[in-house]
Amino acid sequence: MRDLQKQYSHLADIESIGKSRMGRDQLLMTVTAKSTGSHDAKPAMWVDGAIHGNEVNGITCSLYLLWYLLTRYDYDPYVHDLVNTTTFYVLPGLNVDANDSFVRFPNTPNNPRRTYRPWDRDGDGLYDEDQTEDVDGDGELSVMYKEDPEGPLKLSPDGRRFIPVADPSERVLRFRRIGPEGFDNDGDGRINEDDIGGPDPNRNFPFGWNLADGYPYPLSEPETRNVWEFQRTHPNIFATFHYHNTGRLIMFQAPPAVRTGAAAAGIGAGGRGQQLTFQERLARLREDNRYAQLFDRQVAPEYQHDMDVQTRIVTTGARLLKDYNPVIGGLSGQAHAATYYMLGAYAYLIELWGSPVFAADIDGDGRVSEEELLMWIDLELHGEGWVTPRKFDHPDFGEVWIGGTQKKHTARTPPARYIEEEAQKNTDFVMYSASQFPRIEIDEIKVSGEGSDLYWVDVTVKNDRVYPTSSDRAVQLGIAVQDKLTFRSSNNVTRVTIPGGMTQIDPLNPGSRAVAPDGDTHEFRLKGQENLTFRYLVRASGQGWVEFQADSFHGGNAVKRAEIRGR
Ligand SMILES: [Ca+2]
Ligand SMILES: [Ca+2]
Ligand SMILES: [Ca+2]
Ligand SMILES: [Ca+2]
Ligand SMILES: [Zn+2]
Repeated sequence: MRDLQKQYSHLADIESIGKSRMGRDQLLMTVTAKSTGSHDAKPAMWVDGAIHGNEVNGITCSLYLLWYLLTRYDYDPYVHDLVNTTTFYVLPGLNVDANDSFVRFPNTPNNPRRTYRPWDRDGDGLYDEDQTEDVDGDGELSVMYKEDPEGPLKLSPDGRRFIPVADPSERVLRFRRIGPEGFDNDGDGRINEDDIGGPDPNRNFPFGWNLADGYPYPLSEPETRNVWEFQRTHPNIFATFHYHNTGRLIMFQAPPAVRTGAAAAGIGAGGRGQQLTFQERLARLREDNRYAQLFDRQVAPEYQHDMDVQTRIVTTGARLLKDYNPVIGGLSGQAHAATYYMLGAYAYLIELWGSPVFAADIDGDGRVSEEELLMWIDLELHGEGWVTPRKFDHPDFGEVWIGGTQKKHTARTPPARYIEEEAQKNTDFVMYSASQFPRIEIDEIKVSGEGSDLYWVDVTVKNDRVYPTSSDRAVQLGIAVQDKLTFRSSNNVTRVTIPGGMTQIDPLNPGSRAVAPDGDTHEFRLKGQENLTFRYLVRASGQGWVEFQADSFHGGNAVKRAEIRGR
């Protein structure tokens, strides 16, 4: 990050948004072309990675996005335009204490996940007193087994896995599972019963917060509070991406449901009185586009546009990410619940990577068995990625066997050879979303004589992007900034006051309808891919002009002038 910032200081800044519990900086990089305006004057994309400490491929994807934007700005017109018009706020590692531990120390693929708030998980009055350890010092945190004549497990024929004893009469060396590698640090007879970590940081945000998961109170963790304070004070943030693993999901934040399930399924649909089920409608859409998406959620009319917009964005996301499935995200203290429901920003949680089903499921039953997984590790990872069981003398348990698991970096995070492909397609999706941020334009100014010195002036304002200039949610929260159209004219052209509201020049032609503003400035809201035409009546004595200026908080500005050849 620091090297990139130094090399591209005209496009990038680094700041610390605050300190973690253990005193590490949460480093945020801001990317936008400084020559085209300051970062807070442009619509912004927020991206964070690894709020769950172990989910470090979110860091990789965030860094890849930064690298891609900065190194291609000079020669890639798509990136050039994005970086000129958009701000990217990227926090590669959110849970920096746990991120650091995951990378530098032996861990399972699942730990450490939470923030480092001291926590007495077993209620013995001591905090984090019995953590996991790499008992045999091989750099991996695997699983311990003990030989036991009554045990339910045996070694697989290849000696790499512990598998159930199917035939009780089988005469074979038997084992029982002890648990993840570790010592009984406090001598209470249990191992690893109070590992590091407090609340789940992705249940610690204020929207839908609950005590059990988000303990002890909303934004109690410095890591989540610093993020929220930054987002709250940057109202230019228009959309947010949050990288997690695992399972190849595009979890997007959808508006509140009016109803779901069977009741919503038959609505709209077939034509000619035909009612299609939800599955039939989806199947019909997928005849034309196999990435088509449809969600079984009916929303209130004032939220329909958000639902439509999100469906369109994640449909393209599914196409870009190929084997990812879009699903509606949860509402219990997650970061993306808060950004949509409290800030009105469109929000996406990406569950990166997952089981290598496409490559490894050779019998085609849709899942990867342990045998198939090992074959994949042997063939595609050349054997790297598995801890083969071996004996070790444990100070608390005597002779144990340790192993029979995937290595840390080949399970929830992609093995090295797949990292770039994963980061590349996720960067494509973030950039696609940013490319669809609203942009207000003045399309056409049409002047038509009404007889004598009067002229109708029709001005069409448009937004050809998928996103509206403000979300339905922002409108409902009362925080949406209205778009504004301002009328100006030369001295010899004056606006004639007519009643505001809908006008229709030709009573027989509904296409001649347009909204007449009742003042020099008019406020409105442009939805995604929408044109709006506004009509003014002017009086012109001789040659003159009218000029319109469109201003949108998220959609930028536009000015256009038209000549009037008055008599
Ligand atoms: Ca304890
Ligand atoms: Ca080990
Ligand atoms: Ca213990
Ligand atoms: Ca299979
Ligand atoms: Zn996660």
